[in-house]
Amino acid sequence: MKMTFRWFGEDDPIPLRYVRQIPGVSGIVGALYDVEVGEAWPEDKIARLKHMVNQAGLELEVIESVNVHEDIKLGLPSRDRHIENYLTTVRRLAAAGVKVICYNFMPVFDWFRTDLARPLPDGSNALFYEAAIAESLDPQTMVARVARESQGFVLPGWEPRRLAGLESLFEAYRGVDAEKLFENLGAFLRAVVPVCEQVGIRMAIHPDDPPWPLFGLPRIVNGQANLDRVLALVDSPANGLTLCSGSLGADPQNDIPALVRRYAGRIPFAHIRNIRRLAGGDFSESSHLSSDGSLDLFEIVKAYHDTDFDGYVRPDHGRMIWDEKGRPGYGLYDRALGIAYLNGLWEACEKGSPGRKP
Ligand code: DNO
Repeated sequence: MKMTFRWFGEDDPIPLRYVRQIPGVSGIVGALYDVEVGEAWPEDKIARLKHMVNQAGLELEVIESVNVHEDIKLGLPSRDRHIENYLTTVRRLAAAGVKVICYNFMPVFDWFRTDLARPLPDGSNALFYEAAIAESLDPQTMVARVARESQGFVLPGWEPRRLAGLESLFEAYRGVDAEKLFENLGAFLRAVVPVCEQVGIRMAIHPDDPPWPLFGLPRIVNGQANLDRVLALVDSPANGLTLCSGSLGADPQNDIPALVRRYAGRIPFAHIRNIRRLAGGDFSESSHLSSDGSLDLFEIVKAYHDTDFDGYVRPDHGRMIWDEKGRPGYGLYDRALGIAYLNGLWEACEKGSPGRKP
């Protein structure tokens, strides 16, 4: 298991030297945030990011995300140009030593919450999903609400550029149902995975978060049946999963340790966090600790350990604690606590199964 930490580049208030001081962290999960979705990532920008990360004594082997242009998800004729650009990015990232590319195939929106700073009983705050709000607000109002609560930070997946032209995007998705989306994902993977195989990159699709349809838009990466289908689209280790416990775990049908075991060998990247499921489909993010949420983090980590997981892992969203001001979900303190906890669980697994590992 290689422990990593998501970092948002130079405008991240968390300096890389702080990240370096979190026990056990060997690498950064990074991205270029100033390249238009669908364009090829320039070599000099990749090199600059890598240099910065390496100078801090950290590795840059995981990218989250190289986003997929909507034309590819929609299956428009213009997708070919964007796929070509994606392949150029893949090759350039491989040349820079990147091993895993995380991406998602969610129409229009990426992850989605109704509150970015819902107070918790202990005085901290966390991201929160309230079904009644999600079902009653229109997308435009939701976008404004998220922007208002984002503390001035651009949130991954909520970049203003991405959300420009929301109405026409919704219009474009009218004829696209889950089947069509699968078809379009298949076409994308059939073009990208062979190149990844050649250059030593593993693609890792992120599940839909939350794992159910929103605003009438289809979602297809949300549970065992569909994950099986996604992996079968191209049956190669280079077509893998970012197994995000918090995203999939919002649906009580998803047994995360069982999924970890089922997809062993196809999970190059693990996002490990907890959530607390509430009545009526609501959920709150929580600390990583098992007893703070609905997921059993020990069982999840044990499933990775039992299946000889040797991929990358990162803690996921943290709460905002100790008066930290930062990008919602992506502060330093609670994610660092999450890492310390995951390290402890992993060590307990190592030492609790004598003879398994040298
Ligand atoms: C949210 C993240 C997602 C994730 C993308 C991957 O905090 O988990 O934005 O990075 O869905 O492409």
